Amino acid sequence: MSDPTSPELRAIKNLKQIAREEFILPGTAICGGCGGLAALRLAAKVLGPKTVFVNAAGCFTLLATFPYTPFKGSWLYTTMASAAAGAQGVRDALDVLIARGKVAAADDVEVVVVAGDGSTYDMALSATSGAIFRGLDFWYFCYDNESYGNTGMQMSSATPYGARTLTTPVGEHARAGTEHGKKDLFEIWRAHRPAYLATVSPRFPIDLTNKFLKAKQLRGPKLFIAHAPCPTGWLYDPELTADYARLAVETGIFALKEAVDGVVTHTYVPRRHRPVEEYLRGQGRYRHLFEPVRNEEAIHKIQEQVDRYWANVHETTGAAR
Ligand SMILES: Cc1ncc(C[n+]2csc(CCOP(=O)(O)OP(=O)(O)O)c2C)c(N)n1
Ligand code: SF4
Ligand SMILES: [Mg+2]
Repeated sequence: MSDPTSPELRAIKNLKQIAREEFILPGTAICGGCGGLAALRLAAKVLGPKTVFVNAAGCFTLLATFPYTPFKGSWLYTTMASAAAGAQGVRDALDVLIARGKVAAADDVEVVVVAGDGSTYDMALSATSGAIFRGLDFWYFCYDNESYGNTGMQMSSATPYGARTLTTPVGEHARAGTEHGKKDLFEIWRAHRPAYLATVSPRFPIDLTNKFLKAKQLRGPKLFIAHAPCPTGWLYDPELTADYARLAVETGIFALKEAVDGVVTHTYVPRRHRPVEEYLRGQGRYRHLFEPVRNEEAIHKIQEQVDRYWANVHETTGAAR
């Protein structure tokens, strides 16, 4: 936990206040236009160099392949289900070394899980639940590209209704592709009452930075779900990542919010949401909803879900429209 009175932890108001120094350097094996990496890069600017990233197998494992690493901090690789348990081990070891005087308290590091949605929403849910329950002082950064990306885009429980994946192809009996709805991880995590919980988007860097700055003042589990547009898996031109990241928020599909001690605040509420179609259209994973014939029912269902979510937000919080 950093000193909350430090001026470095004050909320920022403009892009120029974001640190210029990079803590994840370029030149990795990650795809160009990776939205998850853009979000992690911004997060690392707040976390700084004193970090140990604990990574569950996934796309981002390719960031640090021995003997190369783009991180100024350290890196530990774990199995998909055990990153939070790995984080517990690292945190405990640091605490013991500090207590024995073998590591100076000033040299303590932030322990940061970096994991994809397949790991986070599915395989590692149990280990993470345990770590949050124990009040582990750690960060969790889930880059949500809504599929098991590294192995060829299989459906995860973060895959949204209507998206086509390798394991949910479009067929006579599944005209929408994925027929399941996305699991509400935010609410699952919120029920654990972590110190801090937020959603972030790489296209909203001030919002993202301020959330990490706020979390840095707190001890305990600090959990983030990053919207991670994925050109390779969502089938769009890599130069459009920022556009899809913005559209996800402007259509209301991806809500920017935080929860402190369980109390939810929406940190950005567009005055008027754009139709979901603007986000869906153009992504190859949704092409079947528009071609060769328009699947009105599926598009309507997606719009309805988003409308219902925001109607509930306005009803319960009185948030301005
Ligand atoms: C228990 C287990 N099953 C399967 C795999 C193979 N595997 C490696 S990466 C990966 C995809 C992980 O998906 P996600 O967590 O969403 O991260 P992404 O690849 O999308 O970045 C899979 C299935 C594995 N490493 N461990
Ligand atoms: S497949 Fe998607 S999430 Fe994975 S590195 Fe490429 S763009 Fe990023
Ligand atoms: Mg994934």
